[in-house]
Amino acid sequence: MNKDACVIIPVYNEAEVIESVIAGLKKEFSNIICVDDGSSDDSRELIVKSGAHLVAHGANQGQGAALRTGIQRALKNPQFTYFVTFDADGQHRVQDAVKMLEFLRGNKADIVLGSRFLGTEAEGLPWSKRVVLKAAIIFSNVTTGLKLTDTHNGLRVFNRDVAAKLKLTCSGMAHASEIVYRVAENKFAYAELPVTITYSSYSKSKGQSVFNSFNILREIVAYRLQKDS
Ligand SMILES: Nc1nc2c(ncn2[C@@H]2O[C@H](COP(=O)(O)OP(=O)(O)OP(=O)(O)O)[C@@H](O)[C@H]2O)c(=O)[nH]1
Ligand SMILES: [Mg+2]
Repeated sequence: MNKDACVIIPVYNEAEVIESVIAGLKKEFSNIICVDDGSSDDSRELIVKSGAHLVAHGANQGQGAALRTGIQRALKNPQFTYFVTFDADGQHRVQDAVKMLEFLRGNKADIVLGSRFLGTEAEGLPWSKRVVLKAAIIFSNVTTGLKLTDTHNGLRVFNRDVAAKLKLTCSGMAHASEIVYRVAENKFAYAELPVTITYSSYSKSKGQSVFNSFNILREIVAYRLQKDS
């Protein structure tokens, strides 16, 4: 079952949903690495119980750091040709990941990025978040020359070459922009496919506040300025 792929899930205090997220993925993927990012709830125990591979950060380091750890761990296994990043909060659909993996297998790209703004409407996306996301997309497209419709989508599938060259340095949420910069820097062949992001009351209560979204925008600009100096 997609034995050549490894799903990497950054996890931070997702005890309420992590079991069902892993159970859904297990129907299609046999290799799942969860990086627990210093959760204070039962996430770690539930990951082990669900049968996914657990890597644990002793303290919270941020989603970018969790992905970095997960990618490094997955790269150690030569069996993996493809790497899938998938959020732990139940916002992604397993079938979207499968569709993206199949696209990559057709050698049509090095990396496929999920887009919530391509074709389908993002379900329940709060308008304030939409504004911040759109601002990040414009900034990213202007500074990288890429033409993307969604730069902060946690669902991505990429090959081993991309996994080895991502070398994430942003530990927080700005890692999503960093990935896009790496795509431009390395001239990776990229594609976007439409995916559904579900904004449930759980994900909205847990996800990024608009205030924090502005912090992320600041982090992105600071990263870019530091790169250009
Ligand atoms: N917020 C947060 N999430 C983390 C952290 N480390 C790992 N994660 C995981 O990263 C994923 C995305 O986090 P979210 O806060 O939902 O970010 P998002 O999906 O970009 O934002 P929303 O659209 O508001 O849900 C989830 O699977 C979290 O469990 C961390 O330090 N902070
Ligand atoms: Mg989320």
